[in-house]
Amino acid sequence: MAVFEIPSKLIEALRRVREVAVLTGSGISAESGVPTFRDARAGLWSKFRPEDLATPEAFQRNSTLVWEWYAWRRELVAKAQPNAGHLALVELERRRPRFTLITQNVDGLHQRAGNRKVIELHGNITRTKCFEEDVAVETWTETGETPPRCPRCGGRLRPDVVWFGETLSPEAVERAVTASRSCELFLSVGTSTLVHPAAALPFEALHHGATVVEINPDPTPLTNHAHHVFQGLAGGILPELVRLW
Ligand code: BV8
Repeated sequence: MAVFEIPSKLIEALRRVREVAVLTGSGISAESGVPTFRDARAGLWSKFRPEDLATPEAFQRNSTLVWEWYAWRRELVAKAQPNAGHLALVELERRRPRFTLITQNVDGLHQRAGNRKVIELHGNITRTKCFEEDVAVETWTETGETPPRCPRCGGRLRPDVVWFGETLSPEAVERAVTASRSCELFLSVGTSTLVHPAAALPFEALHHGATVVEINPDPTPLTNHAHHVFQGLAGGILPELVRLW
């Protein structure tokens, strides 16, 4: 168990605050065996940069390759279980009714852990939609062709995630910004804080007077601005924070 000090000032703040917002990135799923976004290049995928696969242009250029990459990631996610970090956020939601969990992750592990109020800024890898119609597709005929075809229009199917260069759901962004601006405490967990507009949320909280806490083994653009920084793993730090909460 990593030994880390939780300042009494933070413990007091944890106990006083009523409204909490949390932003998570792929780092919180790393201890569940889901490679972080920057590391989602094991084996076959090591020669590709995720930013070069997670775009509509990449899909137009080579939809089979992009579909296979997501099929590989879907398999990893299906085998993964929520870890102690995910479960700590379920306990936190139970204790703080005014709690908003904003995730950049597409793995659905927060919902599988038991969180109910989850804003999925970047979609969900387990959902599929038609690339042409941009409408959800639940079932289709497997013909061996990849990507499979839309049963309605015959267009190519794609994962229901937000690619680089695509706009996020305005409703999701609106809810995430509102929560970031109104919370008294903002936890930023397991994100490199590089991808916008998600990366701006901790700063929205900061500028609106919230106490901002970062949990990440590595420094990020937020590190020098956060009130409290825990350079360590979410699976060890989050349960300890919530235990003292
Ligand atoms: C948009 C889904 C309008 C797909 C993803 C403003 C400024 C600069 C650039 C832009 C901007 N506005 C828009 C852009 C362009 C772009 C962008 O931000 N580019 C970046 C690279 C500079 N943004 C967009 O295109 C967005 N669309 O804004 O539309 C527009 C469009 C164009 C131009 C202007 C406006 C869409 C962004 C969404 C992209 N889709 N995911 C998929 O997953 O396949 S993003 C993807 O990367 C992930 O979902 C994740 O959100 C994101 C970042 O990854 P992280 O989660 O942070 O993971 P990462 O690997 O980077 O880091 C993991 C962290 O965890 C590390 O820090 C590590 O230290 C830590 N860690 C590891 N283990 C642990 C841990 N922490 C704790 N515990 C551990 N155990």
